[in-house]
Amino acid sequence: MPTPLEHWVDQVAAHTHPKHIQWCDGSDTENQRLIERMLETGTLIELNQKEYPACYLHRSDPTDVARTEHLTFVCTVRKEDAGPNNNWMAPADAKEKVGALFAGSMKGRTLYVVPYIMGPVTSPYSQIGVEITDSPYVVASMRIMTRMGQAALDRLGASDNFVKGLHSLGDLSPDRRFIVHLPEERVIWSIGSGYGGNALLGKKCFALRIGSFMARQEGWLAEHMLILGVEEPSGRTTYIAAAFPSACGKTNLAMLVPPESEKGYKVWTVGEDIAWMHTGPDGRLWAINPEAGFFGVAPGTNWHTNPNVMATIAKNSLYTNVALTPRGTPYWEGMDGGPPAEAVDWQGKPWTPHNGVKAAHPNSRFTTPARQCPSISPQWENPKGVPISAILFGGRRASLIPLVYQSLNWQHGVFLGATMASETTAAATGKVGVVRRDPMAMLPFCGYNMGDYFGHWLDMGRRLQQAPQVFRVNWFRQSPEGKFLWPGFGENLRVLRWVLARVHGEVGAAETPIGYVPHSNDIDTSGLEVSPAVMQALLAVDHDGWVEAAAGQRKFFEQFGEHLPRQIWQENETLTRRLRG
Ligand code: GTP
Ligand code: SPV
Ligand code: MN
Repeated sequence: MPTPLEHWVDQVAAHTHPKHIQWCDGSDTENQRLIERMLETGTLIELNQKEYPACYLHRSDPTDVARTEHLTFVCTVRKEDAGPNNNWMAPADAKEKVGALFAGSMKGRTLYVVPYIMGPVTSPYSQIGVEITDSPYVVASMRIMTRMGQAALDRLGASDNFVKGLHSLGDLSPDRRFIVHLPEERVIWSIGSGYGGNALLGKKCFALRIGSFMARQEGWLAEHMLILGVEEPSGRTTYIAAAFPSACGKTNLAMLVPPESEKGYKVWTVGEDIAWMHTGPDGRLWAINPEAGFFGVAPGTNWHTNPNVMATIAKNSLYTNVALTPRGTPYWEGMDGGPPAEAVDWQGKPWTPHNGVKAAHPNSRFTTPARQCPSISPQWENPKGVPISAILFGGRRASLIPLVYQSLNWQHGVFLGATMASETTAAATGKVGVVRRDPMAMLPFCGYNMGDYFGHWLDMGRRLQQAPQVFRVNWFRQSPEGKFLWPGFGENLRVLRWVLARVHGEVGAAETPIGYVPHSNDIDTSGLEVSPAVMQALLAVDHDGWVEAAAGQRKFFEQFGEHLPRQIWQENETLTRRLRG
């Protein structure tokens, strides 16, 4: 009798017609062979192995450089279960339309069977997925991003309890590109893209879209959040989870290096993109990082902004769509030392600083093993996870949103997450810099109706005996001249210190219509070029701006109709009343 996995592989092979089938065990030998083959075909370019051992460059198709949200679908049986936040097709239509594109799509190629675990190998909170793909780059990436290979097969055995992800590069045409999810069947089909969240199906497709759907059924949370621990000079460590939209600072915050002025503090990285959180036996919220690697934004990354990640990506890493220097080293905008005199840009064309175009794509990325990170937490593979004391919601907002403020309680905290909006970035195709609503940084990733999702968050609060404190943060507030008012990066620790002090009941706050805002001298600015006037601007609550925001929020909430919990609607009414009062 074939196992459910073998049966599925047979079915897929009969439909996609690969030349070979390769079951991946995740071993070094297997990886070495795969890389050699990719170097031969030009899928990978070897970087300077002295400076960057076991590091390679990959250039994706120029029309395939970011997630494509308009081609991403959540296919529930009932349309309203996908909600206004998702594109929808009926499951049968999706299978017919997208299934047709898979017919013969692997002709002449190798079909790789990639079994993987999301989460620490022995954690009861971990889940198994299998990705079938015809892209060796995806295989090599999945080996970094997940616990891939034999460990997953061993844990799976003959069970059918795994998420089925089918991926093919197809012809890479955006016209024949689809990323479809059938959460009720725990199935993902992705065709026509080899890039990031479109193709590494364990990440956004499974760990967030299918994951959030499972989490609601089973009573946990799958979130677009980093997880970090702050160790204070006293030795006390407090864990924080933080949701920021794509390219809004999760990786950077997760690996924060305390500046000279904050000696004695230490930030430990547990995760930098996704958190799975369960109610523990003690009634607290416990988080695991389902991933094993980082798929991080390259531009802007340097030894000043994120030294931990710079150290991490020095070996065993893949670089995608960065530029290449004559020395065979990677280059991107914002790297230390400035631009080289000449380079080859992300599309393989000759480049000089005078070209007037960017050498690296704005969404160029590195794929690197988490265990190499100097700040990786000793708890990062703890099967129980880490207990979360605070949740931060942060967007990229030039105005209105203060540097930091705290919710009045869990329900109000859910409201703060639900009303988040952020300027769009290069992480997804489309216009950059447009403010859009992005509740909990999950707009592109929530695998069901977002109104029900808010309800699930409220339910979680009822289940928790000791719910985390909830905060909004914004590192990106600007002056009228368009300069960031807050230095950000390592200095964000000063804000985290206020968060910790609030969590542990060690500092007061001003109660305002939007929540608890710090007294301006409660955030330590010693040694910073942040004047008291700037600090006041950073913490200002602009009444007229908030009245307008509340009206916009009301409009946003209206689209969820019956699915919107009454409490969320009431929070907005209460906010409006407080602002008038
Ligand atoms: P995804 O991987 O897309 O989910 O992104 P992310 O949320 O992990 O964002 P990341 O940390 O990679 O940062 C994205 C961009 O924001 C980079 O160019 C950073 O340099 C910049 N950035 C991060 N933190 C700060 C900050 O505190 N202040 C400012 N001004 N920029 C920041
Ligand atoms: C994001 O866009 O939030 C990412 C990159 O982390 S991707 O994996 O492409 O989704
Ligand atoms: Mn992300």
